[in-house]
Amino acid sequence: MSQRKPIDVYLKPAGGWDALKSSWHALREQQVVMKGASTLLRTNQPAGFDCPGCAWPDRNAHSTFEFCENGVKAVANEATGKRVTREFFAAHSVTALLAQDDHFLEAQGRLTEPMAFDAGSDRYLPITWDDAFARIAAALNALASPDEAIFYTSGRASNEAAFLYQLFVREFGTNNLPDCSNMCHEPSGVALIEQFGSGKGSVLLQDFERAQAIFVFGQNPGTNHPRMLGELREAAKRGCRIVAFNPLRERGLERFADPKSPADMRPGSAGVRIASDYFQPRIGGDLAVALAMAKVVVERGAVDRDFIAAHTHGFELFAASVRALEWPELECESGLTRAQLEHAAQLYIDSDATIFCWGMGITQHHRSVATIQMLGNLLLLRGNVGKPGAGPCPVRGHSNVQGDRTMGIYEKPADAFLDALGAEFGFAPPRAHGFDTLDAIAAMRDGRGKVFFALGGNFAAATPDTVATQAALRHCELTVHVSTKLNRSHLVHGRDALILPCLGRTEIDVQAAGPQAVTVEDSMSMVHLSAGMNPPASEQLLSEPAIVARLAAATLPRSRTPWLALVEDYDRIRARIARVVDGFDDFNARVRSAGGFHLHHPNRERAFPTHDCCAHFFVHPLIGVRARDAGLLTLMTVRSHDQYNTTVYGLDDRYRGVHGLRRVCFIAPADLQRLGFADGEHVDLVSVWGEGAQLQEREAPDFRLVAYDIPAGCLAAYFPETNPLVPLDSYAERARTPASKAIPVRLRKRAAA
Ligand SMILES: Nc1nc2c(c(=O)[nH]1)N[C@H]1C(S)=C(S)[C@@H](COP(=O)(O)OP(=O)(O)OC[C@H]3O[C@@H](n4cnc5c(=O)[nH]c(N)nc54)[C@H](O)[C@@H]3O)O[C@H]1N2
Ligand SMILES: Nc1nc2c(c(=O)[nH]1)N[C@H]1C(S)=C(S)[C@@H](COP(=O)(O)OP(=O)(O)OC[C@H]3O[C@@H](n4cnc5c(=O)[nH]c(N)nc54)[C@H](O)[C@@H]3O)O[C@H]1N2
Ligand SMILES: [Mo]
Repeated sequence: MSQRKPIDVYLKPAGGWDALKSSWHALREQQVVMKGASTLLRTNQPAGFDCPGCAWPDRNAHSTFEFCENGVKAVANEATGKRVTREFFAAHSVTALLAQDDHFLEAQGRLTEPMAFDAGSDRYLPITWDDAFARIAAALNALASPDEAIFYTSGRASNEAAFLYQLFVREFGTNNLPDCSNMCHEPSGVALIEQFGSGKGSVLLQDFERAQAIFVFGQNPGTNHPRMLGELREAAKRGCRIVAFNPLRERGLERFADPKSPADMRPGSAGVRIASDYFQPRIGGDLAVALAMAKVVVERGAVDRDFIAAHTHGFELFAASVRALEWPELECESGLTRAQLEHAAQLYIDSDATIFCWGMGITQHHRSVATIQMLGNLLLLRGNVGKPGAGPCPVRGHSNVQGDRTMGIYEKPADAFLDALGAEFGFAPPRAHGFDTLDAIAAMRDGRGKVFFALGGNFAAATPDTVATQAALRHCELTVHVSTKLNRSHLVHGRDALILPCLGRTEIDVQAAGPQAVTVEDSMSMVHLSAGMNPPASEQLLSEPAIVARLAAATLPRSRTPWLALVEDYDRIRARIARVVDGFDDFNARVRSAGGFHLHHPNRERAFPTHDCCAHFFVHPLIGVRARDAGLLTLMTVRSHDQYNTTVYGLDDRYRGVHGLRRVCFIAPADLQRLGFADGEHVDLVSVWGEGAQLQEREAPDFRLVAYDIPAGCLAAYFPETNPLVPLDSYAERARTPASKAIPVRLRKRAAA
């Protein structure tokens, strides 16, 4: 390992022996080798737990163990043998820990008991659970208004925890429920609801078996949804066209060797080719790509007239708008040639059943809602919704991020949901919309948000504009984190601060009625059970539902909700969910059937519950990319192969050829030359935002430039290191997702050391 060059070129397919080696290494490093093997065999199994990695669905309830390197890393890091104890906190002041990087914090192991910040000693000291809840309750009840409290959620919380949590927050009196979805697939929800009447993707795994073409826009499944490669591999082998749009040639989209396939694992095997066609648009070029493809489909008359007439609205206007587009502008904005765009469109026309998948490369842009609706328009043009093998497939991130929304974790809840919640629990839920993630940061900065409570996640590191956000968190009276692992958010805290350690997915959760299971909803709306099988990392850990219930009981003495009784047996929580949330009738029985159940999706029957019961074409103009106009470069912030969001497992990014470092910035050789920099040189990244007197510059120091196959004008680097560069007011129109794939930057020479 150590003699390896920091930067090389990875020539092998994704997966393969290196994936097995890397998994083994993760297990060994986390000291879970003995326990790990049996733990892993229960991942995504009927009697096992849902993988705490991504939201990609499980093949089926009876399948054998599905190997996934990054799933192994997620499990190993949760099931780790390492522990953060009170002795650890006694030995390290908060100021000392702040100087450590995210990799160090994650590597310390599992949190073991509740801790409270002590300003005098600059340390976290042990506190009892009862005292912790009493302290939070006192702070909450002392606020001038419930709207001064903010309740964040990360997408790993189970349905049961999320349902109780939003109930508590609303009984307390606010809709301030920002979540990680605000930074992730919010634009997909906004776009799809308006266009199709449902904010979720409509395809199922079985559609991957029937599709004739699968288009993957702005997503890196080899790292972030490795089990998806299994589906793509099967599809490719049966001749389905797989068409990738990505500024980078991501190895997982090119070739994959499935560790379960003896043929793929033979020495010298090049694995299976995944993408039949690979396009490298410029960053932010996808709106132009979709417009160009739509233009060709319309002009070649390749539209599904019957579908359009029966189910849609707005076609004529849309068709006229794309006919009027000029090729030079489409080429310039997309970064692809007319011939490439026409070829992509013809691939789409040649398929009678097409799935569109997309990830953060589409959502984290200023015009992401427009781009997603343009992809939706393209699907509508050829009737690719509500038929086998076709439809939109936004690939979600956190393993239960979709379920958390279904359970009501949303700052803008629908009235019908609040009506049902209020009727079931006998209270009047607040109606005013609450803070999303960006509002929450502004409120804390301005002193309108005084208590910050997080059910999971790492708000201080995951959010944009790190300097501003961290100052905002420090401005709070109290910050509280329910967490499994130590992270930056524990160190960038309010005047008072608490860490509440909880059980993870892999652990046995025993309540009064015996061992409990929770439920989750994957990216394809399948709801199923998850039950841990490892002994808890410490006897002091509480489950997330228990933490929420005890906090609610302490904070709301007059609540009519039987908080403590509900968590004695999670069936009681599910019985309540069944009465409040649409589609969960008979929840307890249905979720116990093998593989769980699918939440009905109206689009699958070509029903579109919009205001006029039609799917809608939307016209969106093409507006130039700002960074290019100002002579700047556009930076996209992406995940390495060895991280889970802000959780840094290791310092390699194998498929991109990076070893032992994270402060790298991929750049086109032409830009290196044009700007007078050398491959390997270290620079500061400076983001440039606003104009004239409003011009703001933010910086992230010391990145090593790596010459790379990336379109000119485009840069890539990892987050969270680059989050200081993202301005708070640079976000997706209407969805307010930080535009973390579209940061206008310049490179600054570093003074010679
Ligand atoms: N192992 C692991 N698994 C994960 C995560 C993790 O961090 N680690 N995170 C989870 C979460 S919360 C999420 S949301 C998902 C994220 O999964 P992805 O959406 O795959 O996440 P990113 O790493 O942000 O990758 C975005 C991809 O889009 C490309 N891209 C960037 N900008 C553009 C653009 O303008 N156009 C196009 N066409 N492509 C572009 C990038 O090159 C990159 O390949 O993964 C989930 N799964
Ligand atoms: N620049 C830039 N910024 C981004 C992105 C990007 O692509 N670029 N991506 C955005 C996206 S898509 C997302 S989803 C957000 C992610 O934002 P978050 O969800 O807030 O962040 P994570 O890093 O996933 O949270 C990791 C922490 O969760 C805790 N944790 C892990 N498992 C559990 C559990 O079971 N229970 C509890 N209570 N805690 C647990 C651990 O303490 C761990 O440190 O980041 C966003 N930020
Ligand atoms: Mo995400």
